[in-house]
Amino acid sequence: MNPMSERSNHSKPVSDDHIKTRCATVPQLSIVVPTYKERDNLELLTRRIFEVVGKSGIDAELIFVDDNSQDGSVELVESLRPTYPVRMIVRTAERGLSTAVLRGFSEAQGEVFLVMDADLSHPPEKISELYQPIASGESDFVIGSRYASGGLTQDWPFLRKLNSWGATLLARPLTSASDPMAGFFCLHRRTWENSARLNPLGYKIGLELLIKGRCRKIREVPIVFEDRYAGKSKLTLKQQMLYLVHLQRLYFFRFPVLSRLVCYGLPLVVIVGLILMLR
Ligand SMILES: Nc1nc2c(ncn2[C@@H]2O[C@H](COP(=O)(O)OP(=O)(O)OP(=O)(O)O)[C@@H](O)[C@H]2O)c(=O)[nH]1
Ligand SMILES: [Mg+2]
Repeated sequence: MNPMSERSNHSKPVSDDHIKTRCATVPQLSIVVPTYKERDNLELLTRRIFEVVGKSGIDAELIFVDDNSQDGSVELVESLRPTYPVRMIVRTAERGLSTAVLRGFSEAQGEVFLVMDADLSHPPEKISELYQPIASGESDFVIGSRYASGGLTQDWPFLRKLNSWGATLLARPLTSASDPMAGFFCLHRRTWENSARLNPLGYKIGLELLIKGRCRKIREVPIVFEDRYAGKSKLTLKQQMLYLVHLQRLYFFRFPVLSRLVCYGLPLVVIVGLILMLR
């Protein structure tokens, strides 16, 4: 498939007038957090986020996109609304981290989008460092990276490290970023608007945006990735399998000819070779 035929169909071109009107009345930064059964993390996360953006002079809104957790998250966010510019969108018909993030983008008001997890593994204190290069136009995509020099994962068992290392290695031909699997990233609204048609599976919406947004100027900000503060992980084996299918789609997008040759041509050559040998 011709990549150009996959141009965006998820948003209309935005006129300058529209941008001017929005800038006069809306936040600079929209922070989108997908949530599923994260109630015990939400208050601390919100407080830390607004402490940081307040100190940095960034006008931000916080959008939680929850998949009907029914654990008191909605009530908790309601109680925070008088103090902070925060809201929770509850989806009942759909489930999944990546589509939740895209739903958040479609409801966001800001010119810059930042995505992070709810469980405080991603340090809110780094938000300004992720935001500034996008706001200034210096970068297309900024990643809060565990693997850039100075970055760290804390308290990970050997198997989880191995798993993450293997998954990162598989994505290596797609991008030069050291941590393309990160869930802590920042991009301009127009990168999303101008990206090819997004069709994510599983967890790795950041990688999808990086590739289909054709981001060139990538910056990585080292972070210390801490173990989740409260609640349980939702990262299952199924998510890891979905990642492999997602990766295949991205290879077909990024290297359409080569991927088809490897996927269809190679088995054909082997079959023809076998037939010739057996004759
Ligand atoms: N809306 C929505 N959010 C989800 C879903 N699955 C996970 N999330 C959220 O996505 C973020 C990342 O999920 P985690 O379970 O923390 O995954 P992880 O960080 O890879 O795993 P841990 O380090 O063990 O926590 C969290 O904020 C989750 O609540 C989902 O199906 N829908
Ligand atoms: Mg987590």
